[in-house]
Amino acid sequence: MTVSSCRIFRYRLPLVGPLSLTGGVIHEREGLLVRLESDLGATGWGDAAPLPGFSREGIDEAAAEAVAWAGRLRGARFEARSDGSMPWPEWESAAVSPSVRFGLETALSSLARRMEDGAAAELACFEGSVPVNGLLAGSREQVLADAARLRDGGCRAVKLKVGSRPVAKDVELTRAVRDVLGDGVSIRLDANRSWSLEQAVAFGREVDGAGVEYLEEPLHEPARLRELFDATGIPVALDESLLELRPEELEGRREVGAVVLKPTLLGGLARARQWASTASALDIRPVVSSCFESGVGLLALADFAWNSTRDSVPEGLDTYRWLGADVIEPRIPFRPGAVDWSNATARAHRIDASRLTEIRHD
Ligand code: OSB
Ligand code: MG
Repeated sequence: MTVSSCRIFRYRLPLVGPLSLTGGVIHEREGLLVRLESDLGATGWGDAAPLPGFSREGIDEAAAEAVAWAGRLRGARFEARSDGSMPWPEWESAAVSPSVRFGLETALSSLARRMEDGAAAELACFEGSVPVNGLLAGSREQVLADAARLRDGGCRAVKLKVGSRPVAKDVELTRAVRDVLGDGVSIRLDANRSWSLEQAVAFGREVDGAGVEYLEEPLHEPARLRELFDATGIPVALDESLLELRPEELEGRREVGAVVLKPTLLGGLARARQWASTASALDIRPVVSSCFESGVGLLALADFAWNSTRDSVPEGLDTYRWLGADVIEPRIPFRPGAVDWSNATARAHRIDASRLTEIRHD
């Protein structure tokens, strides 16, 4: 095929409320959509959305990079591959920002899908139900009310944000969440590196019995994670740390129970796939996680998760609930604890052009 067109659009979506992240508070989500079209008339969409405070690249740099790659892609002849890879050696080694790599790879992978099945809807991807860990954040009342709602909706796992209250309060809240959920739902905790080893050990010992699946990035000194595991027996999950490691370095890390894979930050599908396969071979659970991407990115992540683990692992995709509007109209059906998708569903959805502003190239 020949790539007959590659267009880059900017989107700006309201959030349901101010979102407090490590890097500050954001009120809306900005990102880029990549639209590829082949000479045979198939289209593919991708999402490049650097997250302020987490991504090194800002939206303007990402836009400039995406526009430059779009120029190289236009008129290129190659077979679109469903893993999103490009047959160019320079692509693999190029200094492409992580979010832009994710956006271009997901656009190519979605184009490949539509080339394989000419009748497929524009947003066709996996067929199935991807379990999602419900995110619990905010005040105690908010957390407990959400926990009850997620339990009633059939959610299999929740992820509670800890580390912003005194340790004793986090212990009490974790226990209260367990009481609300009952025994059938697993609890994951994410402290975003806010504890000292002493605080984390105290937390781990006191929370004993609440059945914590893992503690994600508990320590501001990640080199001490093994000591924490030895003292508490609670496995840790790596998220921020992955940006400082290579997949092979997971070997021998018996304290690590899970890796939280954010392709927008890790640099796309191929790299996330390497992490997932290395982790699985070492009996470490890969959990696919989103960064408040638009529905286009979210679907690509759910598709990636579905192809990696089917429905065996609840994935970290609940950030979609924070978007007050989407580029996909109507929005992706998101029930507590799962996202369901099929080709039949896909046909009812489309990209809402009124949400997009095209970035013109010369
Ligand atoms: O700390 O894991 C985080 C989203 C954006 C930036 C950082 C984080 C997150 C999430 C995603 O928590 C949701 C999840 O992993 O369940
Ligand atoms: Mg995290």
